[in-house]
Amino acid sequence: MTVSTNLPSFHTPGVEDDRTGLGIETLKRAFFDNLYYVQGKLPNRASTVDYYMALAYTVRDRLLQRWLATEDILTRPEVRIVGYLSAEFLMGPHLGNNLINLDIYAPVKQAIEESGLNLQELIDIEEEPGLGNGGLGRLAACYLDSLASLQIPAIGYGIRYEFGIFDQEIVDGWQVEITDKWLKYGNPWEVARPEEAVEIKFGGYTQPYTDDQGRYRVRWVPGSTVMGIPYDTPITGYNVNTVNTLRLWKAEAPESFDFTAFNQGDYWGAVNDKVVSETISKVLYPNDEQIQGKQLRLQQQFFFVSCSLQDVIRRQLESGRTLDTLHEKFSLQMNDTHPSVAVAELMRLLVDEHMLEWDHAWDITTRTLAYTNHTLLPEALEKWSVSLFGSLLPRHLEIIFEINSRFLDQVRLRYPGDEARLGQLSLIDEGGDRSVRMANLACVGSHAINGVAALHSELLKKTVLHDFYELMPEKFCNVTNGVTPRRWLALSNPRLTALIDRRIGNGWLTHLDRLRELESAADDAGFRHEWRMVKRDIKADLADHIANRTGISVNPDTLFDIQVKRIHEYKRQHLNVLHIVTLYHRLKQNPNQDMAGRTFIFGGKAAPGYDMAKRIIKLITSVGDVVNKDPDVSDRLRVVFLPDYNVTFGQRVYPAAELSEQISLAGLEASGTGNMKFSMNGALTIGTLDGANVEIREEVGAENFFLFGMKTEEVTALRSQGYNPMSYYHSNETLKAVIDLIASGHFSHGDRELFRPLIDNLLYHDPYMLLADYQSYVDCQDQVDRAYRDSENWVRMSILNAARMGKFSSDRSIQDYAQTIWQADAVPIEIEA
Ligand code: Z2T
Repeated sequence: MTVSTNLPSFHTPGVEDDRTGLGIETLKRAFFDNLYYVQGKLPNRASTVDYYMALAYTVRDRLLQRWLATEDILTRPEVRIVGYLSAEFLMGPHLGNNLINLDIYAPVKQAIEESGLNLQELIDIEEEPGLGNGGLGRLAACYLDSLASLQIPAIGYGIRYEFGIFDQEIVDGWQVEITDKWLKYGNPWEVARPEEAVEIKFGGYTQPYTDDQGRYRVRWVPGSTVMGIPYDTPITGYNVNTVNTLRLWKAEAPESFDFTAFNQGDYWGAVNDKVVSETISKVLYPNDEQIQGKQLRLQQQFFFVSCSLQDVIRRQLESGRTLDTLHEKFSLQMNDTHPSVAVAELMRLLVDEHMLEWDHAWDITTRTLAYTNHTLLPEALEKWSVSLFGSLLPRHLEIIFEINSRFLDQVRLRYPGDEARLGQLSLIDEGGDRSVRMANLACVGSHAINGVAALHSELLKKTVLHDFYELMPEKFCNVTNGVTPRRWLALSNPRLTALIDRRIGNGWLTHLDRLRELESAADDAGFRHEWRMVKRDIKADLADHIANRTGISVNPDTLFDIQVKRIHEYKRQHLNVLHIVTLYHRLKQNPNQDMAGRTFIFGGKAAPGYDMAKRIIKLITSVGDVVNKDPDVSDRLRVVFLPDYNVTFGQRVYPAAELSEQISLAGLEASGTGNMKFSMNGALTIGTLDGANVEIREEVGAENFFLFGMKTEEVTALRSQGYNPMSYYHSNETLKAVIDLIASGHFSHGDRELFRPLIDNLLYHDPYMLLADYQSYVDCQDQVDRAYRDSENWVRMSILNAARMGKFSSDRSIQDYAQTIWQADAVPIEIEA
């Protein structure tokens, strides 16, 4: 479908204009114009932030025409729109990415440099919008990039948290959390649209009534309301006219909030109401995969879902359609269960507010919604106590009970007398304090349910969603995650990008499969040399950065072995530490040990209430303190914990990596996406057969992947036969020595208590089976060491890894979603020259 826009001609200036032109002189004039008229500064008083802002506005001006043209086509009744509902969008900085996607990096660089400034410095100063925890939020961001690049009309719907994920500082080796004030200097990329604000209700009670046709109906009398104000951010596609929208909602008090209170003189009460309303979008919950069941979190979820669904319904009606065909114009994807109250809210809007019949509304709801599951961890499966749910959303609780009773009637027909199955499938967990099971609600209310990697999707069907799979197998599918090569290669690794371009042209950036053309280059000694030099330069840059940030000096000629991701026991950063201590122990025993020098780099945040994760950080920094200072080993071993791992730092670290640590216990990492970013940049992976590692290994070839550890079936078997970590400790001399060394206080100034919780947990419980995988991991690391010392072959494998990563472009993932779940097409947007 091609839609040409017919905006009035004054919107499409034909001559080179200061708001659109790309000539160097025009860019310079526009830049200083924005500095003067938007920032209110002359160059002699302007700060770097002022220059950044002026440049951001200069770039934004250049995408506005395409943005408005894209928004315009959304109103056409025949254009299908994907809505991506997500509590998190971990966008990362916009400026550099927009320069790449708009293909204006070179002229802007020239204009900025001719103005006596440094473009990289301006790009680096952008405060990143950290509105997400980790993989799930970053995936949403990569998907927005690919949706726009594939010219699929789409809207990302989420929350405009005033404070995103906390900034992490390391003090005395421990994590300290600092508030993320990302809006401090203002946000040049967002546009508030208060005229499209919506009202959101909470609490109160419900009231049955009979309508004028004598039908039974229910009205919800809320206890309070808040306003949702949309803030829009343009999402540029790469080299296309499509500029989609990320619409984030901010909570505010209703406009009339203080009217009567002022008259009655309750000034403080009125202002307090305002404060309470705005709390809803105040802060992102910093837990990645464990739920807390806090009321404010449910308020946040309902808030953004209701705002977004009302927005969708308004767009449907304004396009001239009726609600009967909502599912023909919109496909709404729920990013995990965080937005799953959408099932009940869409029913309420259709039945209570727009007066549709239940069955009709149910048909529309299930055809519109789809659900992506991102984890098998039981502690991450959302449940809300029925009493909390009912007090906050009384009407939704009734609707959920109604959905459940109709659903269970069907289940009874299918499995007469199977009470156990009924109990498993029910939307309500009747055990103890009754609760609403959000994954069950999402499954029943969606037409498609997908996992995020082949293995994960299979395990979903076998374990947590087994009963749903037996009941409705046709809903289940897999969409393996992907990442955008624009941010994770072109933007973050310009040197490797240039090298690849010289060899195979630049078509790979939109057709990542074409990287395969690099395979032959792996056998070209000249190309290998260039590849190695690029890597070496980037490692030297990272070494400088590490020295500046931590004071630790690292040698760029050692193997850069990197694990960056949220800190979680299932991800097993402490297994990596056991390996480091093993090497340390070996070198102390035999200082002449032959081994390649290694630099171990860690980064990642721990959920503030997750004691074990915080102690793992302390363990890493403590081992580092001892190892880095010990002259016996420090020429060959360095351990660095880089504080405040985020998107910005990810962009520095993936290009410099040689070994990517993907060492979760098999069956627990749903997909992983960092694994893809590393490999794309030429790192080799040491990993278990978990998540997308399985598919990465398939693509790059077993001979180019360092595999270790138990397979999922072995994990299950060991667990059911009764896992005893202590037996590994007693039967493996080195393992015992390593654990004893940590327990002895060697890395904690003699303090034997500091790491006791970690050690005791490993010896007596070890839920993530580090001890069972230990020997296999160490053996595999020894293989890595030998492979690295055959440096020509290592570079060969590195090139092959990058060359075979085509599958893991988020463009492929989005094409899969578009074909199998959304039935969404590209809509190229024509703009008059
Ligand atoms: C998250 O980042 C992930 C799963 C979650 O389950 C929550 C969060 Cl915040 C509720 C991650 C998975 O751990 C990771 O394996 C996966 O690659 C990523 O989501 C994107 O699918």
